[in-house]
Amino acid sequence: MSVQERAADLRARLEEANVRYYVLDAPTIADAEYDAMLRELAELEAAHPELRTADSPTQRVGAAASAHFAPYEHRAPMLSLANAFDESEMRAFDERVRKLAEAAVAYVCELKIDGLAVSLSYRTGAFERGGTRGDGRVGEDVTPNLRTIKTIPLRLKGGAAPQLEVRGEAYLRKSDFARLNEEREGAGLPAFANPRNAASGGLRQLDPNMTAQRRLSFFAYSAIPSPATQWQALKDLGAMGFHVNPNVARRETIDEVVAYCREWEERRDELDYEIDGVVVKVDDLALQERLGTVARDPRWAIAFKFKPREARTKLKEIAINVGRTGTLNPYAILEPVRVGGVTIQNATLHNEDYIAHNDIRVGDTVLVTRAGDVIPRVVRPIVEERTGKERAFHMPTRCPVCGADAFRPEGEAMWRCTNAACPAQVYERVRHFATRGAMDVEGLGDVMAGELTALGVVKEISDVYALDRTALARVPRTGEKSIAKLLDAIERSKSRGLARLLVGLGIRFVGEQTAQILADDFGSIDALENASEEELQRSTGIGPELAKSVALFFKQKANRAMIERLRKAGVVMTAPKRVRALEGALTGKTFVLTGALPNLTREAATTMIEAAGGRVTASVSKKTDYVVAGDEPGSKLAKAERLGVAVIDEDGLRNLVG
Ligand code: 1X8
Repeated sequence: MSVQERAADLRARLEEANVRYYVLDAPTIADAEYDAMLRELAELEAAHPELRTADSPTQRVGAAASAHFAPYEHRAPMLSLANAFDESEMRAFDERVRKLAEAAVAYVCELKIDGLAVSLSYRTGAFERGGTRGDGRVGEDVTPNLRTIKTIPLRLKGGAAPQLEVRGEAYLRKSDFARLNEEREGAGLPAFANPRNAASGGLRQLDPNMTAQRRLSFFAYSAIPSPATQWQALKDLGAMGFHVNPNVARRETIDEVVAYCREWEERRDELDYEIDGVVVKVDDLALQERLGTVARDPRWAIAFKFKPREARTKLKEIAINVGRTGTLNPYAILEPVRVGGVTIQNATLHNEDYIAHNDIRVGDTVLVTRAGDVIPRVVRPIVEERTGKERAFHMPTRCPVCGADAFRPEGEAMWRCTNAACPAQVYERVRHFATRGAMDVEGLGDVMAGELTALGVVKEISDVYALDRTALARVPRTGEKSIAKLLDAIERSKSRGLARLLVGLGIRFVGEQTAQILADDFGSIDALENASEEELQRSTGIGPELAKSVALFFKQKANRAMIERLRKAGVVMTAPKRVRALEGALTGKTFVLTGALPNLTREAATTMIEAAGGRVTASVSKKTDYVVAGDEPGSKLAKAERLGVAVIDEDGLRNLVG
C-alpha cells in the first residue's frame, strides 16, 4: 500500500468510526485503536503535507451534529486536547511550555471523565440553554434534557455575572449505569456497552423524561469569562453550586504531575465513574493565552491517556447464560488473557444482533476490552487472522437451562425462555409472585424469597403453597411467630382471583391492566389455556406480540403442570364476571392508565371508569380517547403525546366522571 493509499484508508476508517461514535452512538472500535489510527494519520500528514485534506479527520473534533436538534453555536470553540501516551510525552509537553514561559510553571491536574462535553449558558445567574460539543464550533441544543440533570444548577449561587459560559462533562455513574442496564434487561432492551454511550444517548433523547430516567451527572471544569487562574476557576465553580471533581490538584513540578497521573491510573477502579486519563492544564490564564492554540489543540493543556485495557485473544466458544428474567445472554469463552491487570476468560457478547453486526465467529481472534468494573466485552474480530475454520453462531431456540422454547419478541434484542419454572428464573419469579400487585404475600419479600430459593425449598412458584413449619424453620433468623404469620399470608393469597394470579405468573408483557382485561374477557384459566392467538387478540387492547406471548406461555408443558399444582393447592383460578354499566358519562370512551395515581389504585381507577360506562385498555393507539397519567409514567405517555391523545391526571378523570 502506498503512503497515499494508507492515508486514504485511515481517513475512511476514522470517518466511519466517527459517525458510529458520535451520530449512531454505537462505537465499533476501541478508543485506543481510534487514537492509534488518528495518530498514524497525523504523522503521515505531517511527513507528507501534500496528503492533508481539509476534511481529514485530523482537522476536526467529531462528526457533525445530527439533524434532530437545533444547532448550538459555541461562544468560543470547544477545544480538544492533544494526547500524551507516556511519561516522556508529558515531559516533552512541560519543556515546550517552560521554554515559552521562561519560568517555573504551575499545573492543575484534573481527572479526565469518560463522558461527553457540554457547554452551559447562564444569563444573570439563570440557566438559559446548553449544548453538546458537536464539532467544537456547533453542537446540538439539548437544553430541556440538560435541565433534568440534578447536578446542573438552574440558578447560580452568589453574585450573578450578566453572562457566563460553563463547560464540563456529563457522565453516568457506574452504579447508575449498572441499574440502568438491569432495568433494560428486564424490559427486553439491549444493554448499553458502557456508561459513556448510555450518557451520550441519554442526553440526545427527544423526550426529556427519557433523559431524566438515565440519572446523568455533571462535573464542571471551566468558566468563560475565567478568573486569573484555572485553580480559582474551579473554586468559583464550586461556590456557584456546581459539582467540581474532588480529586483536582495543583502541582508545581512535572515530577509531581507525573506522580498524580500514575496514582490515578492505579486508583481508577476506586471511583464510581469512569476516567480514561488526566487533563493537565497550565494554571495561569495569562500564560495560557500566550501559549495559544495550534490547529485544534491548545498548547497549554494536555491529556495524559491511561494504558488501554484491551487485548487480543482467541474466542473458543460462545455460551449462553440465562438471566433472572429469562433472557438468554450470549457470552464468549476466551483463551485466558490479562487485560489491565486482571485475567479474563469470559466476555459479554450482548445479544444476537451485536454478534451478527460485528460478524463475530467461534474460533476468531478477537479484541476484548475491560472498562472499570463493567463486564469485559468482545469488541470485534481480527478479520486478518481468520483461517477459514471459524464458525458463524446462531442463537439456540430452546433454553439451555431447562429446554423450554425460547423466543425473541419483535422489536426486542434478547431471546427469552418461556418457562416460568425455569431454575434460572426462580428467585425473580417467586419474589414477583408475592408482590402487592400480584398475590400479595406479606412476609415473602426479597430476603425471604432469596433464602427459600437458595435453600432449594422453593424451586418454583407452586412450591410456595407446599411450605410448612418444618420447611420454614430451616430459614435462618426466622422465629415461630413470623412463620405463623407467613403461613397465614400464604393461605390468604389463594383467593386473590384470576387477574392477580395472571400478574403473579410473570407472563411476559402481562401487567396489571392486561391481566384484568384477560380475566374479564376469559373468566377462567382454563379458557385462557385453550385460547388461540387469534382469540386472544380479539380481546380489547391485546396486540399480536402480547397474544403470542400469552399463547406461548400456556403452551409450555412445564407451565401447565405448575398451574395444575397451584389448582390442587386451592388457588382460585376464576374471575368474578364484571357487570359493565351500559350507559354513563364515559360510554364509548376508551382509557389507558399509566404511572401511579395519587389517591387511586389501578383497580379503583378501572372500576371508576367502568362504572361510568368507559373501557380501560392496555396500550395506547389512535383509538384511545384519554391517557390517565400519574407519577413516573412510562412510555405510554410519550406515545400518547406522539399520537396527540388527550392526557389527563387523576383530577381530570374525576371531573370527567362527574
Ligand atoms: C475533556 C475533559 C476535560 C476535563 C475532564 N474530563 C474530560 N473528559 C477537565 O478539564 N477536568 S477537558 C476536556 C477537553 O478539553 N477536551
